[in-house]
Amino acid sequence: MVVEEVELRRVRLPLVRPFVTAAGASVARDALLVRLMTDEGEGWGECVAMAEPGYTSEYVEAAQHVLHHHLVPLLLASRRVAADDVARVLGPVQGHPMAKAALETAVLDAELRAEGRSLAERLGAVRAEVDCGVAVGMAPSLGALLDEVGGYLDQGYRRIKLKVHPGADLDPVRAVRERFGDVPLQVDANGSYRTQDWPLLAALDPFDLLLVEQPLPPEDLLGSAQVARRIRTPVCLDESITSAAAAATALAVGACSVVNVKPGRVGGLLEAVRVHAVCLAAGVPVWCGGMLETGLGRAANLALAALPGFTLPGDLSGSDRYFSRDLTAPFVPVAGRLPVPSGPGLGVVPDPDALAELTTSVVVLRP
Ligand code: OSB
Ligand code: MG
Repeated sequence: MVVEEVELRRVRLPLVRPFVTAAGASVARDALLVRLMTDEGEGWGECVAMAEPGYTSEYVEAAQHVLHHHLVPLLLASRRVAADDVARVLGPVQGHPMAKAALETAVLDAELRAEGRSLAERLGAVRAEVDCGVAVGMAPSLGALLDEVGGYLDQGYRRIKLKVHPGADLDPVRAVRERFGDVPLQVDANGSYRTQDWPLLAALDPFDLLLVEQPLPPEDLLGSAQVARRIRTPVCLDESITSAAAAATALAVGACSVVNVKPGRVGGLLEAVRVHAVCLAAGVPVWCGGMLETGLGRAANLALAALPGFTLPGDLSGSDRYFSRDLTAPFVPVAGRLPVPSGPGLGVVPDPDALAELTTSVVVLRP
């Protein structure tokens, strides 16, 4: 198809409660949307970069800049483009996987909508609905944490994830276990431990966690392997897994036994499918991570999470866990599951009234 116009649109969605991690607190989702107009129709993608460079080095202002001045010009210069070509066309730009992923998603959406085919089918989905997990930010007190977790369990969420860091780990895990028994529970450290901190993680062994996510900094695969050998809880990697090649390396050195897959972190949905393939071949379970996406990004994540190797519940929650008003029709879990969108492309579009209300800026680029 021929890309005729690219719109970069910023939207700001207040969060229903602040999302607090070791890297900082978010009170709103400042998201960047990509809308393509092509000779065969439109396509949408969401860039999942956060406002601050606290998760990885990407952040939304930098993503907007690299899209505007580097990535979109490469795409527009290529004239005819298919989704399978986007990663190669954008190859001259190093890094910026979240910005690249948004552009590839928009091309995929446009292409699939023109074909009348769903993203789930294109990626190889084998399920029509997926289990919902929920990621709980750090709370101001243990009481507040237990109230929040209890609310999610009442709503039917099938797995709880707690954010932890050194010194704020054992107490919240023990409190949740004592109050709620053997609910499926895991923790995410966002790289806040060091190899020598392994006894703090070993102290969580008695609590039968499903996994500990990204205990060490992203580049420390050998440290992660050492920790994995010393603790009983399975180690899962998030920030470290930047590509299918990185996943293969992490598995080869024993750095993890579970993998979190996020399309934005690996440069797009098509690379995410290749990460899934590496893990499936190695018998390593994967699950779909989240980046507090709007309904657009959530639709793409649901399609991915329907692939066969996604055997653990993802950070895929209902719209109301994040926003009082989503950009798309709200995603509403039923009995702790969300349906995989089955319409053409992403299967959802932003609601024009929500866009009008939530947009903070628009830039339109043409060849
Ligand atoms: O580390 O998984 C993470 C949100 C933003 C950035 C990084 C992470 C997260 C989450 C939230 O944990 C998951 C969600 O979208 O519900
Ligand atoms: Mg994580």
